[in-house]
Amino acid sequence: MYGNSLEKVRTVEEDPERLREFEERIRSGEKIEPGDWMPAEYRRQLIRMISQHAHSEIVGMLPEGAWITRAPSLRRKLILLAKVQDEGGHGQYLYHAAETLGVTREEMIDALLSGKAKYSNVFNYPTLNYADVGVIGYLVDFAAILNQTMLARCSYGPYARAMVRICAEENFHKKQGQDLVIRMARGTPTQKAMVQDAINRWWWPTLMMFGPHDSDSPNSEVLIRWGIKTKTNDELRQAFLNQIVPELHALGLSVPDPDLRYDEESGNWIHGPIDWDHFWRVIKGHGPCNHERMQARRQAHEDGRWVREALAAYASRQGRNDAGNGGEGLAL
Ligand code: FAQ
Repeated sequence: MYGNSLEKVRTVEEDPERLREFEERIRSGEKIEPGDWMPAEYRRQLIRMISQHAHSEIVGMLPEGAWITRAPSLRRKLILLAKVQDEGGHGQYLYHAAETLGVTREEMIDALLSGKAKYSNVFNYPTLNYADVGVIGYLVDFAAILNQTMLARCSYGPYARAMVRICAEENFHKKQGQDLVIRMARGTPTQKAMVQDAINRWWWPTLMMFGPHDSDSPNSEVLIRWGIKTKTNDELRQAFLNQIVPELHALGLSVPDPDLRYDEESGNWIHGPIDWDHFWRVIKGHGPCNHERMQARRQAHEDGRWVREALAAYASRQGRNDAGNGGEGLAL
């Protein structure tokens, strides 16, 4: 298992003494900060993960954002607006955290828009009605919270600190989703059927969000060794199942898995087989909405061009003014 990632640690590591000190710092619970020495592979893994995470937050605004204009009440519209705005903010913190590792915002955005960068599988599905907003908040945000609470303890300081704030906001996101699901489950038979249908469609993509099984996760071993991940994909998926299944059952809702069972001995809910072929197709760009999501991001990037150009022109004029003032004061 994980042979490749350990091989990478050995081959990229140029200075065994520094590596030993670095690993000792991690073992003793110290945070690694941007100016500190770190192995090239640690930096590469963090850039990969944090940038994918940032892209997920930004693309993740799209499925629910589509319902802001069609929210069923002013209250729901305000809640959804705040939530989608928060996701945009999370993307910004995360791009900043990745920038501390030496990658530029432009490089990350280019990688997303050219289709080179990954983002979470779960945002490549359509939102068919308002029940989907509740189910995304309840299931997807809860899955994200479990993953991000683990990352709030990660060894890289800027990522861990970004996660603390993001998790606080995600908790609000989950609560609003749970509240909507509870109301619909206790509502009219049509509302209950809508929310059940939404669970049926989001269930498997949400389970896949935690990533492949540990035995098929090439990055996990090195991430755990260096304290970037503190729990494995399967451990988090299990924690999700154990909490969410009884909650859904208590609402009279079911999970679309004929093989789901409770294992008395371990106290775990055990899910049936996950369609990993489908997962790999989706993350390689062939899911139901990948094309639509990328089109929306490219359009947004194009629409924002004039803002970037205006900021660049302002910054260069500012630079000239500052030079003229001997570098002191602000040009107003
Ligand atoms: N989707 O070796 P592993 C949110 C890729 S934020 C797409 O196990 P790793 C908030 C993986 O990149 C959700 N690709 O990978 C919100 C790797 O490919 P690579 C995002 C995935 O990194 C809520 C390959 O498979 N959260 O939801 C996925 O050890 C509602 C092999 O996998 C984060 O990004 C996937 N689900 O573990 C917003 C958290 N899983 O790069 C709006 C940070 C795996 O080698 C509305 N990331 N892959 O070519 C992580 O914790 C980890 O990266 C995992 C994957 C756990 C996602």
